[in-house]
This record gives sequence, C-alpha cells and structure tokens, in this order.
Amino acid sequence: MSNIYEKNTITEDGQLMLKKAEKDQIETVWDRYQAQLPQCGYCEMGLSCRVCNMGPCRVDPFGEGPQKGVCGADADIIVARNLGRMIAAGAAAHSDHGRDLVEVLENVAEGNAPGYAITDVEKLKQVALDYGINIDEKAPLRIAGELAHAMQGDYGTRKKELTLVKRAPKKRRELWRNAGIMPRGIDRETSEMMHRTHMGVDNGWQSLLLHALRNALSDGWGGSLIATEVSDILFGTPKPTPNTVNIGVLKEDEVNIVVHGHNPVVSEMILQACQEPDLLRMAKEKGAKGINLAGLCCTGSELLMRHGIPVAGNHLMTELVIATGAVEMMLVDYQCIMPSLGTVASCYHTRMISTSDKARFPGMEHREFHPDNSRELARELIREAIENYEQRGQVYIPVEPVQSVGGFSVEAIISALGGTPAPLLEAIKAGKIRGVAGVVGCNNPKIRHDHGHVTLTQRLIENDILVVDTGCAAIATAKAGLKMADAIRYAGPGLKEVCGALGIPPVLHMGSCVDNVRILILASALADALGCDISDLPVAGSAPEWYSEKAVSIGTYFVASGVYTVLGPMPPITGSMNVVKLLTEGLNDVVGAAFAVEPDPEKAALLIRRHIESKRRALGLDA
Ligand code: XCC
Ligand code: SF4
Repeated sequence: MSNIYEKNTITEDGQLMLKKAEKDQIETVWDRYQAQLPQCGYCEMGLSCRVCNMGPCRVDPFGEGPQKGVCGADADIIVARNLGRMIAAGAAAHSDHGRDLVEVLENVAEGNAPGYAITDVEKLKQVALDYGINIDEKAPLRIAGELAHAMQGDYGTRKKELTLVKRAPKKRRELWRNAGIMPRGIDRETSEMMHRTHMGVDNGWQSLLLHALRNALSDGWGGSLIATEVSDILFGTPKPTPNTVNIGVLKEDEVNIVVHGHNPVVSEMILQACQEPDLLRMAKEKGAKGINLAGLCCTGSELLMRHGIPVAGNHLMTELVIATGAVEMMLVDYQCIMPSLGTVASCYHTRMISTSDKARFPGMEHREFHPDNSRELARELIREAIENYEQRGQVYIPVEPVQSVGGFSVEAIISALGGTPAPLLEAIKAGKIRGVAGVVGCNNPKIRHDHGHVTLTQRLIENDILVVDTGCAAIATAKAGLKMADAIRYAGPGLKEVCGALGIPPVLHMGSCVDNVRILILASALADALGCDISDLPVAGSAPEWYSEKAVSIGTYFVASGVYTVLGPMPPITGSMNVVKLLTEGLNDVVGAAFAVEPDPEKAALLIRRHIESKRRALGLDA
C-alpha cells in the first residue's frame, strides 16, 4: 500500500476519486474519521451510559475508577443496555421502512397512489394466504387492502406470535417459544426494549440480551420480511438481470440522476419518470443523449434487483460520486445518507433533494413524496434535473463500469435450480458445494473499503462455499467482478461445476439490507428439505465491514435464527466479559449459534470454513 488512497480503499474508482476530492478540497468520511482518533475508549467498550440525567456515567475498565454508574448499574448492565438500544434502533429503522411500504399497499388498494400498482399478483395471493386471508374470487386490490390491514396488525400488540414466523422451520419456532424469545409485535418488541433499558427497569444483563434477540427477530421475521414481500408485490419479484456497477456507470453525455437511501417507494417512481418519452425528448433538447439513472446503497440494490439499473457505489462511495461533477440531481430517502452530502454537493452543480417526511439534511432541498403525489413530483424533479444539465462544469469519470448479474430472489434461485431446492441440496450432500455463506452489511472507514467483503468472498468461493450477499457487501463484490457471468473461474472446482451447469455466478446478489430475510427463507427451505433446523445446516453469516445499528439487528436475528455469524468490526461490548462470553459462546446453548468477531477477512474465512465443515460432519455428510 503505497499511498493514503490505496490505504483507504481497494477500489480503483475510489482511489482515483479520493485524489480528485483532495484536489477539490472536499472533506470525506475518511478525513473525519482521522480527525476523531483516538475515539473514546469508554464508548468503544460500551462502558459509557447516557440513559438518564443522573449521568452521564462511565465505568473504568482498569478497575481503578468508578465501577458503577450513579444509579448503581455495573459494566454488564451498561453494556447490555447499550447493545439492546442499538438493536432497537436498527429494528425500528427496518420495520418503519416496511411500514411505509404497507402504507403504499393500502393506498394502492384505495386507489390513492397513482403510478403504483400490484405487480406480482401471485405473490400477493401467496402472502395473503400466509395471513389467513380468504382470497377466493376476490380482486387483487381487495386482497391488497386486507393484506395491508393484516400486516398493520403485526406491528401492534394484538398477537402472541408474528404471522410470518410460520416460514421458519418448526424446530426453530419451538426453540423460540421455549426460550421465551418468540417475537409478538414488531413495534412492541422495540418499544419494550426502550422500556427495559430505562433506568430502573431490566437490570439483568442476560434477560436484557434475551429480549434483544426477540427484538431482532421482530425485525428479521417481521418488519424486514414485510418490507421485502410488499416490495415484491408492488414492484415485482426479482429475476436474474444483467447490470453494471462502479462510478463508471455515470455518463459523460447524459443527464445523471442518482437515487440514494433504502425505500423503493421513491426510487421506483423516479425510474418511471426517467423513462417518460417527453422527458427524454427534453433531455435531448438540452443537448444530452439521454437520462441515466443510477443507484447508491440499498435503494440502488432494490432497482438493480428488479430492473438491472446500474449502481454507482456503496456506502463509502456516496460522497465521491458527487465529486465526479457529473451528477445533475441526487435524491435521498433515508438511512445511511451522510449529513455531509449537501456540503460536498455545494462545490458542484449537483442538486440535492430529500424526499421523506422523516429525514432532513443540511444543504438539501426538501420535496416530500407521498403515495398520492409521487408520480407527479418525480416528473417535476426529473424536469428540474434536466434543466440543471446546462450548469455542469468539468466532469471526471475515471473508470469503465464492471458487468454483473443480480436479481437472485429465493424464487429466482429455486427456479434456476429447476423448481426445487433439491439440486442445491444434492450438490451440498455430494460435497461439491461445501456450504452457503451470507456476506452482508456496510462499509466502515475502520476497515479498508471493500477489502473485507471482497477478500472474504474470494476465499469462500475458492473453497467451494456458495456466497449469497446483500447491501453494500453485494455492491463490493459486484465491483470486484465476482458476479460476472464468467466469475466461476474464481471458484473452487465443485462450485465451478455446479454454477457453470446452472449458468449462475458463484456469488449471488440477493438484494438490499431488508432482503437479508431472503437468505433466511432460503436457509429455511434447505432445513425443511433436510428435516433439520437452520442451526444444523452448513451455513454461516458475516458482516465484514458493518457500521450501522441495522447491521447489529441483522447479525442478531441471524444468530437467533441459528446462523453462526462473524462480525468484522468489534461491537461496543468489550467492557463486559460476561456479555462477550454470552454472545460468542453462551448463545450456542440458547439458539444453537453464536457470534464471532474477526476483522481480518483471511482469518474470518477460516472461521467460516471450519464452522461449515463441522456442521457437515455433524450431519454425517462426509461419512
Ligand atoms: Fe447502509 Fe443499506 Fe449498511 Fe450499506 S449495508 S451502509 S446499512 S446501505 Ni445495509
Ligand atoms: Fe448513569 Fe445509571 Fe443514569 Fe446510566 S442510567 S446515566 S449509569 S445513572
């Protein structure tokens, strides 16, 4: 690693853009990270508490200073409470995203959402059946209304168990019931987490962590699963589609529109507007060859999965994309949108638009999307973006885009397998595929950008482990060329043979962060076919570069669902060895899986391989 650019990121576009940003005097996430060093040691260990106004308090990890907060909370309580609140925030974010989709579904049913429609009627019916809705002779819109209503019921407190947990293997559900962690209501579990962590409520670090599992499960098998299913119903269930990735997807001679955030509710309408003939004509009149829509982060993955729309980059690339000077307009909704973006854009002609009633940002213009005005507002904004093309200064797009294939919903994978999971199981049984690993999550300036995702994935596929990925991890491996049609040349012999025969890459893009539940549904299908629990399968999860509270919730519902999960960056828990031990060992006795932490992806790959091989032995697969 010869220079700071190469130290920060493995990507060529990232390195070149960092150089450009420096020249333009743009401050990036890496600069601000450096300025924060050394970060607070108490906070890093989870030992500081701001829960109440007798504090803030901190516990001295060396045993010299105070060992208790003003209220008497010790390190175990403080660490567990802090972790619980991280999970509550992550679960709230995913589940509120799901709620917004349910509201759109409801508005579609009532005829109040022009431009939106029921795209996958089959899925609508199948999910409605899961909810026990009688669909006989009912029009799709009526079913949609009833389904939206029933889903809203899952958010509240009226149930003993969330509806869609029925998709988990029977053994798993029994385990959740016996452990007292069956999620009951999506909002309820988050609300209860906030209650328990109020001063003077739950001061048992074990009971706090158990509820944290339940809270995370309410995200995974509740809010996130609803988000995925309703997105499929409204916008279509993804099928394998070719696409392109990295900053090279921006076009020098077209109007570049970038969507960033998470919820397809906005980005889908922007996509529609970008295809309107009168707006395309207008772009040509302004001297542009066309309108080029590209995505960032998860809303990018949503569009990529369903329509093959190109993705310009993942989380740490979002500032650098603006520094190309090529973006006429960036529209954001919520989550993972750095509040620095407006400042970066002020150095270029880029217009920054915030669109959600619950997310504002400095230096952005607020234009609020609601189901009833989305179509019109999207058209209006694209018109303004086209006007802005004339304001463009110098443009720097230093790389060519990389080809990739995305769109691997569970339905698409099963269909690629010929309609049943059996061929995948046969390949696993025969040892051609040793197991399956989900590589998910964010970027974090604490880890060299994309190094964790790409290195881990390479090591796994070389060793015949099929990788399924989502979110920023999925964009990282796509940029690295691991999702090209001929990427099987990087795979071990068995995986290469199987993927080659099926015509799929060895790394399957399964979607955005809420789509992590697709991985669990796939795991459930495998477990059901083998008549075992998820925790018996040769599968593992990993979040090599995670940063967000959502990722903590995801990791936790993976583990609570029985998936051994390796985190890259250490969560703020090292102030309590009791908590560390429970999460990395003790949970094996509760849910049959636990966490590991390993920032070095080479070593993380060994941990995962060892785990997968041990599960294979336990199942008698290599006897
Ligand atoms: Fe955000 Fe979803 Fe993380 Fe990427 S992976 S940084 S959460 S955009 Ni979900
Ligand atoms: Fe301090 Fe206890 Fe209040 Fe936390 S809850 S800030 S440890 S007094």
